Amino acid sequence: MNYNNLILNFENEIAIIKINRPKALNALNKETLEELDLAITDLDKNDKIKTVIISGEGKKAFVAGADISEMKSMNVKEAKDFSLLGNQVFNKIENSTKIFIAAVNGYALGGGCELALACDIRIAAKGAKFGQPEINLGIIPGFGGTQRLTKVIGKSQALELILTGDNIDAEEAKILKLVNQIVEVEDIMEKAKLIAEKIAKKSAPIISTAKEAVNFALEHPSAEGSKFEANLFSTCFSTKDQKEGMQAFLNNRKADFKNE
Ligand code: CO8
Repeated sequence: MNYNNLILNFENEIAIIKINRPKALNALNKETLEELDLAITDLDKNDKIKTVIISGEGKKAFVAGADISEMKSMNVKEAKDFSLLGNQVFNKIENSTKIFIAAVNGYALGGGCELALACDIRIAAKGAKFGQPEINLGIIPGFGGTQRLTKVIGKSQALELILTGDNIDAEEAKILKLVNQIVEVEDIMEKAKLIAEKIAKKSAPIISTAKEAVNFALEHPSAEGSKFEANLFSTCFSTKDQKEGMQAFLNNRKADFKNE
């Protein structure tokens, strides 16, 4: 499949998606979101892939937001459809059985910050900037930002970013737990791949089960979460990989998971 606005590469069990509109700082227009939707749907069905890295092409931006030139003349219905499309794509990332790593190589503003937030792990380059500047355009975040940012950094920090429209640098984002790690920009893909490779060595059904269990915590009270966890935990024992993992430990060797 050829994409106009994405570059998709594969390295063993890792897929690497780069948003490829560097002249517009990788702004997300409708076509890019539709391509991302297709790519993620395909990857989700691909048994060979365990982790997906998302980054931005070029030196300056991860994604500088939704495409303002495309949004400017939208009417209310078009704006809602656009918002729903973005939410659909980002929900697919969040609910995917694959583990998504955002390699934030530069500006992650508006829809770009929201894309990073939908990923499971976020690595930032030293010079990266995060923010929800929609307020300066007379709108609010529309690709899940009001929801995910609040869950990740808490209500008052989220509201400060959303209401002031201020950008923050990678160091501040790390303090707010918006990013896991900060690395030099030239090392960001290597770092993301290291994490992706480490995860890809584990069992596919077990990593997706772990993601499902952690995601559940964000939406449900602890009592329900404990029951859900016990159910998912016990399903691990129906896999060959659980047997292999425990046998390998007892035999003092590395587990050779078959993803079954
Ligand atoms: N949309 C469209 N084009 C963009 C965007 C964008 N978000 N960001 C940058 N560009 C374009 C510029 O227009 C410029 O194009 P050209 O060269 O043709 O003039 C090119 O990229 C380079 O940008 P700059 O010259 O501005 O580069 P600077 O280094 O001076 O500045 C910034 C970089 C600070 C990142 C600046 O470009 C900027 O502020 N960009 C906009 C950031 C922003 O406001 N993002 C939020 C957008 S709104 C959003 O994401 C809402 C998501 C939910 C939508 C819900 C649907 C209804």
